[in-house]
Amino acid sequence: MTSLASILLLLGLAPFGLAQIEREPNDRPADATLLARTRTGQPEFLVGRAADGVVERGHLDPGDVDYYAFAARAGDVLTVSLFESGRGAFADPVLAVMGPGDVEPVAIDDDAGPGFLPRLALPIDRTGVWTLAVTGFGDAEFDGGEHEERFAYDLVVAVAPDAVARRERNLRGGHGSAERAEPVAVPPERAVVVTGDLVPGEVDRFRVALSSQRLLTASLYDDAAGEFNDSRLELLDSRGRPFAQDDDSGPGFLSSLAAEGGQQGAAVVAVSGFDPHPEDALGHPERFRYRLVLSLRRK
Ligand SMILES: [Ca+2]
Ligand SMILES: [Ca+2]
Ligand SMILES: [Ca+2]
Ligand SMILES: [Ca+2]
Repeated sequence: MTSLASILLLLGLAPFGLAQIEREPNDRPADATLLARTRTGQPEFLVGRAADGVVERGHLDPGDVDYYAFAARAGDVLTVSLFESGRGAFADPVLAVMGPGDVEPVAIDDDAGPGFLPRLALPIDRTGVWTLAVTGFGDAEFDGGEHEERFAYDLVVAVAPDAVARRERNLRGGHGSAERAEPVAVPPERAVVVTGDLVPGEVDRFRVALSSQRLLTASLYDDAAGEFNDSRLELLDSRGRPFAQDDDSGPGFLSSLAAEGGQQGAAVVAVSGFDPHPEDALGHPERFRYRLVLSLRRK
């Protein structure tokens, strides 16, 4: 084992590059799969120096519910994005979040993301062990019930302080230029959070290492928790050619997407706003602070 791997194990995370996979049985909060663990097997904090969260791979079967646990500090912000990693397009999961000691969820989401997929962002108001549940539509009790859903998913869970360490630096003169994009290191099987301020006409660009063997997800949240800001997300290859884009996957008019890399080894994630009058050359009118959650995993 490399020294880096041992340090990561001490931090309670599997070494970078090792897939994080749910452990059944996890159908009760007491049996939750730990997203990060201490050396003694207790739930650990997700926030680390190199990453703010994980990509956990899970599988839902009819009647199955999956619980996950992690530690979080009051004042942090939790974001959870669920992506369907198979080929079916109509999977309908539901997500719930329970605070330390809670019996009832403090937040539930069904369809805020793309299609019928859930998305949520939540301020952490108590330090302790938090729990997530992933179940199928129709299981109102979060005990599996009789839902009929069957699909593989990627659960992207990130916890980052209100003032995130990684902020965009408003690089000037970057319009249309992939070289001016701000580099963001996303370790494999991990998620990182970047915050930025979008102002009218602006495009913020971030460069991420992305090979054809990797799957990138990008989920944009509004840091003021408003849902009426209207973002756009675009992925460009290293020659500046767009290969994926999203406008309103949600929540609200916010954006998210998942895409595989190509042969060029890098992708640029461009954050901008919806432009209702493209003919006036003024650019988009959006002005808000966003939280961009980027994750990478092996295919
Ligand atoms: Ca499962
Ligand atoms: Ca389960
Ligand atoms: Ca749903
Ligand atoms: Ca939009």
